[in-house]
Amino acid sequence: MTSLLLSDEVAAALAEHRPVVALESTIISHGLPRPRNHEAALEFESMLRETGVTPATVAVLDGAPRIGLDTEGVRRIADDDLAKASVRDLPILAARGASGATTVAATAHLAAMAGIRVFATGGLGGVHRGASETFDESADLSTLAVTPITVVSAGVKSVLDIAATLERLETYSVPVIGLGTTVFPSFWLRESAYTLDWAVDSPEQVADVMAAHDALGHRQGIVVANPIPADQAWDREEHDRVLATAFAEADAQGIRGKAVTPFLLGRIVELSEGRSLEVNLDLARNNVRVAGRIAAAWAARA
Ligand code: PSU
Ligand code: MN
Repeated sequence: MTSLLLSDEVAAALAEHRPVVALESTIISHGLPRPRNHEAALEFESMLRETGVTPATVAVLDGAPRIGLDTEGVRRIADDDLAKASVRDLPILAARGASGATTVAATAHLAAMAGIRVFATGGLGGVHRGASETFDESADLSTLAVTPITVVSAGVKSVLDIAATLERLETYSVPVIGLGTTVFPSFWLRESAYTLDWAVDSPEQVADVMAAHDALGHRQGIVVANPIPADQAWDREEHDRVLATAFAEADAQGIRGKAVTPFLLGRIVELSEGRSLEVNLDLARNNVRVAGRIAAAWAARA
């Protein structure tokens, strides 16, 4: 039956207790436009390798959950029209021999199964606006409640309900730690209206929390909220104006339900003439860099 397929590079790094960082494929397949998505996937991997960290990009290809992709695998997540796969889709893809790009939830699940403890993404999924009516809440949250992995993200996009997302993470007993800040970031911006109880100053301190988490028998994930560097953040005025316009258009055009987020994200890139996309890439690179340092600090403890 289906088992995980680790690349040689990832298998060797895990066996030798060297640092490994998981990377998701939905951000490549569905979160970034072609051909920038392919460049980004390769860049995230080479950034890690250059600092002695092994990248483990996760996807399901022809039914096999893969932890670490070869050149052709990276090309496929960027160029092929892959299904977006969350945790519940994994057994179906596996049984049918089908392929899918893994969300934060599915990537976390598979990477943790492989023994990987650190994962870099762009923005975490969360509770959608209007969720009290629609129940639309990402399985990223419920998966982190039961999956021991540290996810580095630039917070969540302000198109989501940030307050409800943070409440849900509290309910699930998932620690949320700000890196160098107690203000929860909102993806393109360093700040949101919400504060965190805890901040740490360094990747080593994140590794300390991970060790204490394990010692306490906790099996949840940990969210590291890593704000984009100030000189790379999106201009707040343009951010506010573009989001307001995109929301108004969605409303006027009667866009509802699961169509809302893709509509908003597409319009945000268009209305900002691509500026939001550059910020998106910068924050993702920043998360990859920080995740690499956390993985190195974690490996140094073993
Ligand atoms: N947030 C982003 N970009 C993304 C995603 C989230 O800023 O590409 C993707 C991630 O893969 C995340 C998923 O896990 O969307 C959440 O989707 P859903 O709400 O359908 O669970
Ligand atoms: Mn949803």
